[in-house]
Amino acid sequence: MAEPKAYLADPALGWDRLWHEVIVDITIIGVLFALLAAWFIWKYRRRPDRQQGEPPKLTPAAGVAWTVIPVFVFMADDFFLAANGWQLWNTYRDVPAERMEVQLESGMYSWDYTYANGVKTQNELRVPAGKPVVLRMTSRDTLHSHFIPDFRVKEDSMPGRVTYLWFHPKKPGEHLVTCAEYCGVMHSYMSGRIVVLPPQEFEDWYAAEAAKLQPVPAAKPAAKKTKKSA
Ligand SMILES: [Cu+2]
Repeated sequence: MAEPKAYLADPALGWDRLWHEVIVDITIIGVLFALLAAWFIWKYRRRPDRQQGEPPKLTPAAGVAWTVIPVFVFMADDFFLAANGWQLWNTYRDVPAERMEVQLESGMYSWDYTYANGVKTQNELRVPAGKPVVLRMTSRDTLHSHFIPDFRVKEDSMPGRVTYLWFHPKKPGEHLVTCAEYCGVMHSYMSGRIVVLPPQEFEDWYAAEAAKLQPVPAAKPAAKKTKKSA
């Protein structure tokens, strides 16, 4: 079996690699066309003594070849990028087995997260460093899109459907979350953050929040104060 490629295991690395390819490709193509254009401008510059041009006569076969071959040459990079993007996307749709699952309900205008143990947070998702996180998303009103630019992931949340998104936070830090689907007048204020904590710190917070959810035990009847029944 082939060695799994690191950029296929991490969406952020994969998208960055593809984006880098795009930049390199358009730079090469841009420079090439600029040089070609400059050369044509010089070669076919206006010559007062010899105004009448002499266009070369092409056979139909040569005309087709001159059209088709350059098109494929210049589209080779598009095919390459499309194939790689397709592969990366398909790989990304498979969620890593070792992961933390969090439910997300979006609404105008907040991100409401619910952890497996019932803990709920709003507009702030705390996660442990070093573990992939999967969001199972839905919406209670209209379309929103949960976008985490730092992790290069974005996915719509929709009423009546469950969509998903995953990312792999590697080290502690904070990352912006923003809504990327116009959802109403307060859309631009619909932001939140991902707080990546050291694993132990996360576990402590997670357990402490869960403890708050436990129903407070009913006060025991104060045995000593009750009168003795004779
Ligand atoms: Cu929104």
